[in-house]
Amino acid sequence: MSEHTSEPARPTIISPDTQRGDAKTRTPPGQTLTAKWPVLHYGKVPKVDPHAPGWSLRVFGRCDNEYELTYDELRAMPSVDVVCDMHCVTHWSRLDNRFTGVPTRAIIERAKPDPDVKFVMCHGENGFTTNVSLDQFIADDCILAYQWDGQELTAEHGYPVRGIVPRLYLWKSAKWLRGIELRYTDAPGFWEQNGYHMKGDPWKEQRFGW
Ligand SMILES: Nc1nc2c(c(=O)[nH]1)N[C@H]1C(S)=C(S)[C@@H](COP(=O)(O)O)O[C@H]1N2
Ligand SMILES: [Mo]
Repeated sequence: MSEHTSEPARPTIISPDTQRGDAKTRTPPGQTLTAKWPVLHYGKVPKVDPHAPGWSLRVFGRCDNEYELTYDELRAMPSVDVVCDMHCVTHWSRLDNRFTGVPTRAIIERAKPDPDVKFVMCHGENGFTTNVSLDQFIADDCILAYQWDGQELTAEHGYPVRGIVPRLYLWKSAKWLRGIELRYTDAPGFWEQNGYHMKGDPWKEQRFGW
């Protein structure tokens, strides 16, 4: 008997936007499909060792239970597969991606957020930030992902862990994630301060402006 038979089955969640129909119906306005997965970010790819002292994933802000996870603790949490499409504001979309990771809802609930928390700010390495409404961030298809297509994320794509917020433009999916801040009020993150939209719904083409 395989040693894997006793592992609990990992649920697969198919993002609602991925269930809209054929490739054409699933492609938001102004987007072009790509088969390759482009790499996009500001600055250099950080070299992150999640087992080095000092690395943690921190959940903090307006809540009763701020906490930090080591990488092993994160990897030990119940995980799901999410199948979703990626839409970059620079007009490429890539359909049918399978990411593996921990549901953001579980990450947020553990912090016991104040009732007035309405937004999160995701913090990446080197000061990168992006803002997402709490509702969007705890949707069923939102995860902190560490694998894509069954392989560990590469450094370029956000190793050791990144946000995946499938229903928004991909800049809302912070690579090299280090913290999630719970907030009462919205505030622009890095790209938002540089003109990108506060919400970023690709179906409404919320590319620029507030
Ligand atoms: N830490 C960090 N995360 C980031 C960015 C960044 O500059 N820094 N750029 C965003 C943008 S604009 C895009 S389109 C996606 C690209 O993800 P990919 O390189 O895996 O395709 O990452 C997002 N996450
Ligand atoms: Mo982007």
